[in-house]
Amino acid sequence: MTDNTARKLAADLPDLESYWMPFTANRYFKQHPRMISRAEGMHCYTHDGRKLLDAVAGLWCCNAGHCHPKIVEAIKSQAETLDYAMAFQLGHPTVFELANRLTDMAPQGIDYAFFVNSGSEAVDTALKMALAYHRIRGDAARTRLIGREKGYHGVGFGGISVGGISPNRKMFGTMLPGVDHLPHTHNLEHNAFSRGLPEWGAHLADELENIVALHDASTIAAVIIEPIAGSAGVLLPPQGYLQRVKDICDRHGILLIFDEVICGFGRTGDSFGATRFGVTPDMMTTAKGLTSGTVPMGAVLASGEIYDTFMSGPEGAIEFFHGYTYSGHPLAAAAGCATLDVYQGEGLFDRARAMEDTFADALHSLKDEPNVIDVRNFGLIGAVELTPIEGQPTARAMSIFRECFDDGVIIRTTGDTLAFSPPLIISKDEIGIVVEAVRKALRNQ
Ligand code: PXG
Ligand code: PLP
Repeated sequence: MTDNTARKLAADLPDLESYWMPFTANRYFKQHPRMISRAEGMHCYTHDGRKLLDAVAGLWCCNAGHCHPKIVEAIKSQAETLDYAMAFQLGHPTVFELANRLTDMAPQGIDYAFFVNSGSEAVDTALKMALAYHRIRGDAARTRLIGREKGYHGVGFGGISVGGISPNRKMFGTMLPGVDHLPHTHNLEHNAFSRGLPEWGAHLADELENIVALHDASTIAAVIIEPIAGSAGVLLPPQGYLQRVKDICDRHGILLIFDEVICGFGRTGDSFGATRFGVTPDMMTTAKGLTSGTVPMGAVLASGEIYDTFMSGPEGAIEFFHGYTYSGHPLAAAAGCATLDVYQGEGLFDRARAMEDTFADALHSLKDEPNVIDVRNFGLIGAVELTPIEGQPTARAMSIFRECFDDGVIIRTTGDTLAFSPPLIISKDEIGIVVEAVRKALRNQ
């Protein structure tokens, strides 16, 4: 009997060996399994019955809370009615309804939705759309893609090429050619403990002018950035920065893609980062909160100008040689429609906005706790950055994660930053529970 089998029998779990887990220390996990077997509202329950407050909405995705009855019902009812319909050349009504509802929510001028199954697929799709758009317009030399340092755009080859997180890139060869990166905007010297958007740093957008000068605008297809970078530890755009990036893109005929996989669906206290910040890109990539994490789905939301350009060829010809078997899957589409109903019916985006100050006050109350070097917040996204333990990067944040977990609260870590992105239904009392668990763990260090 393997060690794992012994543990399985002891804990009434399946054998853990065969599953190769994503972004996980597999061997550590299999020695110390943390298994979630049920969830409801703000809480997850472990296989051995412990109740945990979920301060990260799964992985930034369960924005309506877990297992919302209306979303569950819609998925059940769709599964009984239509399991799957051929995604190419055939359609089904629910996905058209979802496209209409999404584009109604999106900023003016963003009028079309292309469905995919994840944020990574949304990013690769948007990059391909950008390249093909220029080519159709007769501007085929525009092939360069510009991302940003510390950016996270999923794990497809396109996404890691424009992404800026070294461990996600360095093992995987040369990636896409012709990619360049803007500098990131994270700077503790100028911006530590800012509340909301930092004042310093809008000028960093002007680096795009230098990149344009180097490569010439005529070779650049698109810039892709997250309005708020989530994965790298909640990096906020300095005031005025996003508008400045947009203005430079417009001046040079470069498409701007906002990666809204985390910022979308209420996270910023509005429909999207674009709507909250009042800056409209040419395309937006979305996923996660689109179905409140219930069924995998993503969407690229694109401007009418982009769609119309694709529609300029012969009638009856396929306009975009791209799509997935499960693009617009009926279960995902039903979950998406029900999720948007819940967001609207329960006013969850307004609720997130109304809770923003309470959330900020609670997080910033950790300012003077041991090893805290920054607190950042916007909407219902927050981060607490810690001094690393000498010679052991990430270890301090991981130990806080473990202690909070043992104390009944799920948080997220990246590097030595603790990240928070609770379901939009979180109450003031629950915010207090999260922050006090973190405070206790910090003091126990
Ligand atoms: N773009 C952005 C901005 C994201 O945050 C993706 C693309 C990729 O989405 P998929 O669905 O392919 O994972 C993401 C995903 C974390 C964490 O720990 C963040 C993400 C995913 C998993 C973990 O912060 N973001
Ligand atoms: N690999 C093979 C052999 C396939 O036949 C397909 C789809 O038909 C794929 C990959 C792509 O799968 P998906 O459309 O689910 O992304």
